[in-house]
Amino acid sequence: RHISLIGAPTDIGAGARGASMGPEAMRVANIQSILESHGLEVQDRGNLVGPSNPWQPPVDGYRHLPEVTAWNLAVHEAVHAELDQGRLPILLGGDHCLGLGSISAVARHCREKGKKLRILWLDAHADFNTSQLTPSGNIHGMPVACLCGLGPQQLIEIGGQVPAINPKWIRQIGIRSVDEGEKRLVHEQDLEVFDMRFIDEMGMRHTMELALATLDANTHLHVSFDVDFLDPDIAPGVGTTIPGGPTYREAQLCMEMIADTGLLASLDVMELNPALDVRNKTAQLAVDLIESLFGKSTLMRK
Ligand code: DIR
Ligand code: MN
Ligand code: MN
Ligand code: MN
Repeated sequence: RHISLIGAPTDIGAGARGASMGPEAMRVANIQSILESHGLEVQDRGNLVGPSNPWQPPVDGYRHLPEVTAWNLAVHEAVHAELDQGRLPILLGGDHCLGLGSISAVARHCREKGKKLRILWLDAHADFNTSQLTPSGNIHGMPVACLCGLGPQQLIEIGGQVPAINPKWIRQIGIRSVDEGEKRLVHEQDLEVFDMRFIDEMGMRHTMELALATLDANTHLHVSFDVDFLDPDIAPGVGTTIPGGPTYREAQLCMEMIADTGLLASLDVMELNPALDVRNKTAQLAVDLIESLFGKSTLMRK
């Protein structure tokens, strides 16, 4: 596959400053040369540009809605352009509000090409808040709801069709923090959530078998990887750490099983916050996991 790295250096939707440094931290962790060492062709498209972070309180339940919109429009166009050229975009975040721009582009591409879309949302959080439900106003807690058509007009219409996706196309994995009102909405919309209790009881292997069931050769598989999915003991460099996440081995198995499908066609790596990291170790871990996602394995594959 031909891969394009797209940097989106902003923390516009987050509750802590610093995810704006995420793209550079992943470059410092050698994301490009490590992917190239696996025989992949990788182009770094550099960073998108957008408004700076004014760090204002919420207005009508949203923090920085105009700026979040501008960034998502830029991400949408950049991701769609790479897909149009037959390339595999890796969005280097940036906070997770940008999952909206990325996945709306993927959904548009799938409509144009007649492909089925499956989204794996790896996260400690469901990111299914609305302006009514949000405890923070931070739009990084809302992208999944926006993709499903629940959100402000200017965000939900970014993909050119509302809703951009059907909630049935999503599988959420690693979830362990859902706000009170958000829980009700997750239940109402019948999101398929493999929460940490499920992973504890069933194991990562069975969880991934279920999350990856019913894929076929015509499926576009998108992974939206919020780095706070990982246990904070191994991944401290994120804005909203939640204890009790997947271990190093569980996360590796998750990535390896995705790689084995051979269907990965786009990726977001979001919420990495170098301001909170320890000697770039979370960036290095993210790159290590991305290697597995692109097929690194200990032994020759049979
Ligand atoms: C919380 C935190 N659910 C909120 N969300 C996220 O503010 O909506 N943290 N996504 O990473
Ligand atoms: Mn197109
Ligand atoms: Mn998230
Ligand atoms: Mn999260």
